[in-house]
Amino acid sequence: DAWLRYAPYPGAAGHKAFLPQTIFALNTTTTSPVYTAGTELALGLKSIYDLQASVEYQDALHYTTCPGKHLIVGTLSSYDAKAHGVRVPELIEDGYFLDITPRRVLIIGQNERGALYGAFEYLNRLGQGNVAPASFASNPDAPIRWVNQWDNMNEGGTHGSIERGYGGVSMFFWAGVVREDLTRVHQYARILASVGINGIVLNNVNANASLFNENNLDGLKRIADIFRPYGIRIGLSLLFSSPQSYGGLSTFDPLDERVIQWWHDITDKIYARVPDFAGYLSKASSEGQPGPLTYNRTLADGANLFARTVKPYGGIVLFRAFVYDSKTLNQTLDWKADRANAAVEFFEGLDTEFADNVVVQIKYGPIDFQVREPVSPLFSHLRQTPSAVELQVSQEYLGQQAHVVYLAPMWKETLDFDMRIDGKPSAVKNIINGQRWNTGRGGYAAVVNAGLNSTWLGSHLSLSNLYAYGKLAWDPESSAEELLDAWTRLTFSHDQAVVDTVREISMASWPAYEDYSGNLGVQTLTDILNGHYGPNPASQDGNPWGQWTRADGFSIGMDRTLKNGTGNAAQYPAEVAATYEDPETTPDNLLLWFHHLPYTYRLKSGSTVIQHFYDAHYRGSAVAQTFVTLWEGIKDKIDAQRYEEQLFRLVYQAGHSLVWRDSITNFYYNKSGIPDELGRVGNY
Ligand code: GCW
Repeated sequence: DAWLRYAPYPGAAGHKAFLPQTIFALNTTTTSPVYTAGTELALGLKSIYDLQASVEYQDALHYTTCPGKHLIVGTLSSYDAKAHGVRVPELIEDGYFLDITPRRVLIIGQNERGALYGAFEYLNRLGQGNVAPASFASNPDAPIRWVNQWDNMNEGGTHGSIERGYGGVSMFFWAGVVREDLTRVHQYARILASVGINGIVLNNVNANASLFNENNLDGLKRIADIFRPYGIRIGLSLLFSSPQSYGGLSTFDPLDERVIQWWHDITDKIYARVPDFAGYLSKASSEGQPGPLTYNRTLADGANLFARTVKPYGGIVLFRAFVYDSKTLNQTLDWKADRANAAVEFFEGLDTEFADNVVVQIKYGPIDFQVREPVSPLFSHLRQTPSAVELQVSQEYLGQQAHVVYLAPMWKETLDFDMRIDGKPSAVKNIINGQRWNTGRGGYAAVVNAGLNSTWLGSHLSLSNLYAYGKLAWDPESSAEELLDAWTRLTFSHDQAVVDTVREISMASWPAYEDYSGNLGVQTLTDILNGHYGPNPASQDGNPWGQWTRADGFSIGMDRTLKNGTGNAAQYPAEVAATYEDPETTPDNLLLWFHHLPYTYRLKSGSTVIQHFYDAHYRGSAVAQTFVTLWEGIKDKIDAQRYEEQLFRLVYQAGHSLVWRDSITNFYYNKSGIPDELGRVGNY
C-alpha cells in the first residue's frame, strides 16, 4: 500500500466529531474516478479513524434524509455549486476545490480525475491527523504527469524483466504476453493516482513489436480498464522498425505510404480497445535503436508519423530527445567529440517542424541521469515545441535503490534552474509548463521501475522518491522536506523522532552520495561497462558511450568550453554560457563537467581538485555510516519487519560507501601521485 496504508491515527477518538458520516459520490458508474473516490474515502475513514461512513452514489446530489456531517465529491458538472450557494474558484483541467467546514466537506473536481485528486488530498490530511477546516483550490502545474515503466515484453529473454529494474519483475508482462493476474496493477494505480499521476507508459523505450499481436492488444485493454477508474491513461513505447520487423513490409521509412498506413492501422486497433489511450513514447535513432535517421529523414518526420495517427483520437506523442550516436564518438582522436552536444545538434532547426501534438521529452541533464549534471541545454532551444522533463525515480546511477538517495532536492535544482533565455527569467519549470513560451501541454515524465517486490521499488526508503515526484509534477514549488515529512507520517509513523530521523537521513543522502561517487561534476564514477553499479573510475574513459572524464596523470575533466573544447557551454543562452565558459565563474560542483583542469587547480573553496576528491570521499562515506546509527535510534518506533529490512540496506550502503571511497581515492592517487594532505589515502 506504500503511503496509502491508512494506518490507524493515534488521536482518532478526539477527531471523530469532525469527520463526515455520509459520503455522497456524484457518479453511479463504478469505473468512474468519482466512484473510486467515494470508495477510497470510505476505506480511509474506516481504516484511519475506525469510522464506518455510508457511501451514496448518485448522479446528482439529492438528500434522502437530512444529512448530518457529510462529504460531497463530484465535478463542476455534476455538482450544482450555484444552487448550493458555493463559489468555486477557477479550476483548470484536473484541478479541484476542497472545502472543509465543521458541517461538511466538499470536493469538486474540474473533471472526474480532479475529484479523485481532491479526495486523495483530503485523505492525505486525515492520514496525518489533520482535520482542520480549510478551503482552497489546487491546480496542476502541467498537464503531462506521467511515469515511464521500462518493462520488457521479452519473448526470448528473462521473463518479466525490467530495464534498470531493482524492485522485482514486471507486474504487466511475463514471457511475451500480458499477465493474466493483474492484481498488483490495481494497487499501483491507486498509488500513482494519489500523487496526481495521469499517464503511464507501460513498456520499455527499447521496445518490442510483439505488443501488437491481438492477444497482447486485448491484454492492454485489460490493463487500461484497471487504470481508468483512477484517472490514469495508458501509453506505449514504440519500436520504430515495427512495420518491417513485425509487419513484414520491406521498409520502415516514415515517409513511405505503406508504413504510414501500417501505423494508422495499428493505432486504430489500439483505440478500438482503449478509447482513451494517451499516446506514444518514442526512442528513435539512439543507442542502436532504429529511427527516421536510418532513411535520412528528420527526427520531426519520425515524431509526426506517430502524431498524425493519434491526433484524431486526441492522443499525443512524447518524442525523446535522448538521441545520440555513440559510434561517431572517438575519445582518443577527437578532443571536441562530446555526447553532451548531441541533443541540441540533432534537434537543431526542428523547432518549427513538429506536429502540434508532439512533446519533446528531455532528460534533466545532457548525458544520462548522473549524480550531478547541468540542465540539458535543449530546454532553451525549443520555443514552439512543448517539452517535458524526464527524471528517474529508478536510481540507475544512483545506488540502484540499495543506497538511500532522496532525489527531490536534485529535481528541484533542475526545475528552478534559470536558463536566462534572451536575458529573461526562464526557469526550467516554467519552460516545461508552457509559461515561458505559451506553448502549454508540456510537463513531467519519470522513469519508474516499480515491480512485484512487496516494497515496489526494492527498498522502503526509496519510495519517497515516487511520492515526491508526483507531488512536484503537480506543484514544483513544494518543499522537498515537507514532502518527505508527510510521506514519512503516512508511511511509517507520526512519531516526531521517526519523522526527524527519516528527514535527516534522506536530506543528507544525495550530498553524501555525490561526495562518495563523483565530485565537481565529473559524473558518477560508476562502472559504465557493466550495470552502472559500484565504483569503476577506470571505465570512465575509453568507453564507447561517450561518458568520459579525460583523466590522465596531471589533469581531469571534459573541456566543454567554446574557446578550447567541445563547445557545449555555448549551447546555453548567453548569460549561462558565459558562466560555464570560464572556470572562475563555473560553480565548483560543475567544474569538471565544463573544464579540463590540473589536479592541483584551486577551487573557490580553497582546496585543490585532488584534495577535494579525497576529502569529499571521506566525508560522504562518513555520513553514510551515520545513517545506520540514526536508523537504529528509531528501532522501537516502527514495525520490526520494515525496520530490519531497511537496516540491512543501510548497513550495506555504509559498507559500500567505503568501497566507493577507497576505490576512487586510490585510483586518483595512483594516477596523479599526489598524496592526501591528511595522509589517509594509499597508506594501508
Ligand atoms: O540510462 C540509459 C540506460 C539504458 C536506457 C537508456 C535510455 C532504456 O542505461 O538502459 O535504455 O539510458 O534512456 O534510453
